[in-house]
This record gives sequence, structure tokens and C-alpha cells, in this order.
Amino acid sequence: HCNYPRTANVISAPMTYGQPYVGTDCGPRWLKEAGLRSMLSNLGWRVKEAPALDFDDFSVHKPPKVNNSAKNSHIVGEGTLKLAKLVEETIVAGEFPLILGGDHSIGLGSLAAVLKARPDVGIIWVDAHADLNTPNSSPSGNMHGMPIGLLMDGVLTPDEMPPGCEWVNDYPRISPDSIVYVGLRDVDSEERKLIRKLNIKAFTMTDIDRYGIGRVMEMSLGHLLQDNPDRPLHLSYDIDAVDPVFAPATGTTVRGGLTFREAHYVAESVAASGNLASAEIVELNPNLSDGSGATETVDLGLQIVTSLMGKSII
Ligand code: 4U7
Ligand code: MN
Ligand code: MN
Ligand code: MN
Repeated sequence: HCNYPRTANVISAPMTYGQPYVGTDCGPRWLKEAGLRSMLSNLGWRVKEAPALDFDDFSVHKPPKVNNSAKNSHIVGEGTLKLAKLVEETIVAGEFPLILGGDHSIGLGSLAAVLKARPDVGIIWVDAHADLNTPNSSPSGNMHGMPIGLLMDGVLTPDEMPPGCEWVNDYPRISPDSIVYVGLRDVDSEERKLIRKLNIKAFTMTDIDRYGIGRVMEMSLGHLLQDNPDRPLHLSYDIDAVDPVFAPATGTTVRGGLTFREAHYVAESVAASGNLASAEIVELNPNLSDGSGATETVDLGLQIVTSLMGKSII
């Protein structure tokens, strides 16, 4: 291990335009103020911090037409392209991109980048939702429910890419066998059809009830690592995967989620695989709860990141 200590590049992606609430832009700042940097250095990481991405620089484009099937798609497209470039540069520099959201539309940028920089990447998507909608299938038009849908191979034709997101057509697609879902419990009908049709590996809350989180993570990692035990992994952790009792400060809560320990175990088991090469935590919105709910959610978010960056209990 000649490249240790490793360097983490903390990338702040304060995106709000993929969903209806202000406040997701505060996620990165709250995580940092809760002690992210010292936590990382205590774990032995060398820490770099990129200047927070600016998603409010509209000087370069005209006011976009309202598009209700993919709301704010110009702004989301432009912002996620910035993120994609930064994540690519980070990987090329040999650093670990640790991406702080922001709403989950940022997954469009981070995934496009990891797919390009590491074509053999495996993706673990921890979420109550499948985020597999397209502009046509989405019940809401909110792009935080579409990052996988826009990138999945065999779902959209290039001309169906929402306006402003055409750059995605120059990036690789996700192969359906390269992604695993953990924690699903609120899946829309078109998403369900796609999961079945494309045979995407999906562990729902029902599976977690049945097998326990230990077996579910073993099966998830086994699926992604079966052909290549050295395969790099990207973890996308939507805080709404966690039960709202423990993570109330997020925009799309769904009851019946991961317990406090299950939420940690997901991160611990991915870290223990030794394959984690990039990660993001998204959808924290400290505005959407009372003060103690916001603090609890941010603290949990930080603890999840701590686990996935390598903290072991003993
Ligand atoms: B999140 C939803 F309809 N599926 O598309 C949609 F239920 O990043 C929710 O996982 C999407 O939080 C949630 O709007 C996106 C809805
Ligand atoms: Mn999500
Ligand atoms: Mn979600
Ligand atoms: Mn959400």
C-alpha cells in the first residue's frame, strides 16, 4: 500500500433544484460544521476540500422554459455537469471523491463521472426510492427521482434526455447488472416494471425483514463483486433510506426504513469490503424538521460517512 495515507477530496454539491424545498443546499455546510474534516483526519485520511460548487450561476443561459416533466432541467443539467467534471478530475488525481449533497439529482453528475473514470464501477444505491423515473414516467417531475432513470442503459433514447442534460449522452450508461438497491419501500409503477424488465438486483425493506441486513449486504456485495473481487464501488446514500424516526430532516420521508444500526451497518459492510472508491450522501434538509430533528439527522449523516470512510468500532 504505497499510496497511503489516501486523500479524500470533499466536494460540496448544494443542489436544491431537483426537488421542491430550499434547505438541501445546507447539507454540506451542516456536515462540515458537525466535524467532518477532523473526523476524516482522525481516520487517517489526508483531507482536501474543493470550493463548493455554485449552482446558481445563471449568467450563461437564458431563463429556461418551464418544463413540468423534468423541472429545472437546465439548471440541474448545468450543475450536474460541473459536478461530473470535478468528480472526474478528483478520480484522475487519484483521490477519493466524497460528495456532499444536495438533493439526489446530483447523482446524475457523480454517476456519469464515475462511469467514465472507472468503466467497471459497481453502484450501491441506498434509498427508500428507486430514482429510476424518466420525464415521462415521473409522477412529480422532480429530477431527484430520475438520476438512475436518465443513466440506465436501455431506458431513454438520446433525444429524450431533458433539455440541459444533453451532455449525459456523451457519458457511459449504467449496465443494469452493475447496480444494487438497498432499502427500497416506495417504488412507482413504471419503476417497478423497469426493475423487473431489466432484472435489477433490488433489496427492499421486505428483504431486510426476511434476511436481516447482514445477509442483504453480503448478497449485495456478492452480486457486484462476484466476477471481479477488486471492482471499485460507488455508494450513493440517500438519508431517506433511514427510518424518519432517526432521520426526520429530509424531503421525502417514508416510514418503515432502516433502523439506526442497520443504517450504520450498510456503511460498515461496504467499507469493510475494501472496494469503496467514491461516495455521496444526499437529501439532508435541516430546514424540514425542528432543531433537534435537524441535529439528529445531520449527526446520523456524519456517523454514516464516518463508518463508510473506515471507522471500525474496536
Ligand atoms: B429521492 C418519487 F413519486 N418517486 O419520482 C418521484 F414518490 O432522491 C419520489 O429518492 C422521488 O429522494 C424521491 O417524485 C427522490 C415520488
Ligand atoms: Mn434518492
Ligand atoms: Mn429517496
Ligand atoms: Mn428524498
